[in-house]
Amino acid sequence: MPTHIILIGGGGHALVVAEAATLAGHALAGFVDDQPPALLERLGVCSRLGTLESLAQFSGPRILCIGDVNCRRRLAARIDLTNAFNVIHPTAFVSPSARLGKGIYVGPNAVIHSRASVGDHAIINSGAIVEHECTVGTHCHIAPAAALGGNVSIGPGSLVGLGARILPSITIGDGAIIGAGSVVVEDVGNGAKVKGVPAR
Ligand code: JB2
Repeated sequence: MPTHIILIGGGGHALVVAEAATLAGHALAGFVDDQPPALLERLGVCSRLGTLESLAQFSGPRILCIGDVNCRRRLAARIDLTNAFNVIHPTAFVSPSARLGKGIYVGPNAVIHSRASVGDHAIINSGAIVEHECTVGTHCHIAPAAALGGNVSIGPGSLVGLGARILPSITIGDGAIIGAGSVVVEDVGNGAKVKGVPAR
């Protein structure tokens, strides 16, 4: 029996999570969103179950499908995610020694390598690489094609932008933003925003 998953959010990120879930052999129960008509409904991917508040009526597995890190963090504090479910695209590689929390999305061709750990409600997006022994905090978004070298640590609620590179053993603080295409060669503090090559 496939698992019937409730998607939280109905926009672009929900669309890719829905497709990955289906390819992974799960079924979609539907989505919740405060702002109809959402993209998922317009495209006929699945139907809207109700508002975010209505989620309380359902007990099934669910996943936060909103790309914005701060929004995911806010919602995770407000809604019941005890039953959060991981959606892993079938073409992703997740090492058997990696540790995953719950409610995580791992996109196509993403890699989570040996003994890496990924916190609850994080996004490891299309083609992103999380090398061996990295730690990715809760609610982080590692954007498409971003790469973390071995032993990198990313604090909770941080965004690593499209195609950014983080050199091995670098520590990025909580709530940091790393601009798209950056190359990070030194540690980044809590709440810092850096960009460029090298990132400053
Ligand atoms: O507080 C909120 C909120 N609550 C519910 N803020 C925002 N921004 N969105 C909220 N939502 C719901 O999340 C909206 O009603 C909508 O259904 C969805 C956001 O959809 P949108 O298509 O704008 O963004 P997304 O989060 O699905 O996708 C973004 O992030 C992805 C990682 C886009 O930037 C994508 O291009 C990106 N790939």
